[in-house]
Amino acid sequence: MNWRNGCIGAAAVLLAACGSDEEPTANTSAPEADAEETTTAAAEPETWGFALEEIEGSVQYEYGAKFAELINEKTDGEVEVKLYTYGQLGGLTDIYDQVQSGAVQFAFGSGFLGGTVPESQLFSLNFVLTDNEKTNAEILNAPEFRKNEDLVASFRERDLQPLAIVPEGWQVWSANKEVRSPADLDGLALRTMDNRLLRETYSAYGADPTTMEYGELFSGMQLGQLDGNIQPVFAHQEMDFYKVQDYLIFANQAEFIATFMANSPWYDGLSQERKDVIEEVVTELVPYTHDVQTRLNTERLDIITENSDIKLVYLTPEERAAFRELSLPVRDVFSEMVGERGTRLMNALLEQVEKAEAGKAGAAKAEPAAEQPEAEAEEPAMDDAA
Ligand code: 6CS
Repeated sequence: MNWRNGCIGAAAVLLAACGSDEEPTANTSAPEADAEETTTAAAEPETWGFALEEIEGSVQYEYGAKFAELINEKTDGEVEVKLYTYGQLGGLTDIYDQVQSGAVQFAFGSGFLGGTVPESQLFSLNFVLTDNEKTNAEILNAPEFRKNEDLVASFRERDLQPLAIVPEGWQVWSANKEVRSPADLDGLALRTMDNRLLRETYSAYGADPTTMEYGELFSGMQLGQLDGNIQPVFAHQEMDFYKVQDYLIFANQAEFIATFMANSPWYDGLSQERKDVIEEVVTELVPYTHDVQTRLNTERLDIITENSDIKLVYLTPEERAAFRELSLPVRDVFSEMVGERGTRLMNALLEQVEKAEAGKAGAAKAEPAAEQPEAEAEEPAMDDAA
């Protein structure tokens, strides 16, 4: 899709207008059935609404499409999942409001979710995960973390049930100048998603963090209101952002991470059978989505380089280390913002990461030749600084 042709520089309000005029039906599992004759209503499948923060062709869309297919298959056609892409239900926070109220049953929530679930800003922390994307997807979705009672409680307190943690690839900086050190970011109006943790992180790096809705970014950069942006590669391409930037800078400081979540009162009312199907599907989607995101990000980087003369910058381990050092005090800001429960959660994640690193080091010692999975080995060297 050419996003700009559809919704050029649109504000959230306009985004709603250029999406579909279909509205999700509040708190119902079978909205279409309500209007039907009772004789035909019995044959109607249940419909579950699922709001995405991204457009067609994105990682979230691929996740949603596969989720819909598997749910339909595993419920013998009794359930259909209807996807609402970014813009159809308004802006990002509108999506969260709708899943909290039960107007849709499922949604993705990433950086902007920090205003609704402050603990979710954990996924915005820099230099916390390992350098291996597959390992990160596994750590985040292992029951030890995904079902961690502090994680679940922080979402449930806001009428949300976290179901899966979905990494969508490395967050890559774009700018109109080469960035290799914090000094290069000095005073740069760098767009961050709307959460305090990201603002604190990029202030610590020396930038001037600026918040703007996703759908406004292209014109924000084109008009010079923004000097830079932070997105996974696929989004730099599909939203045309790369066309108004000169450099893409790979620091592997963090992945773009979204939480797949349900409205919790609705989820609690599901039969155990339905809950089991959802659990089966989100588990199957962990390796599936890792493959999808690595493929999309690789293919889109090819498109970007074929269609522009944008320069690619890969930070060295020494260059990364300078950013990492500045990011460490932001962990204390996270603790201060979310209190004891969130701090326990951060420590639980750090512990899982440490365990995975120790396991990797042990395996490398035992069998030096088998240390790197193929996909990761192809990427430019970015030694672990986490
Ligand atoms: O930067 C943003 O606001 C958006 N970026 C992506 C890749 N997904 C959704 C998010 O809101």
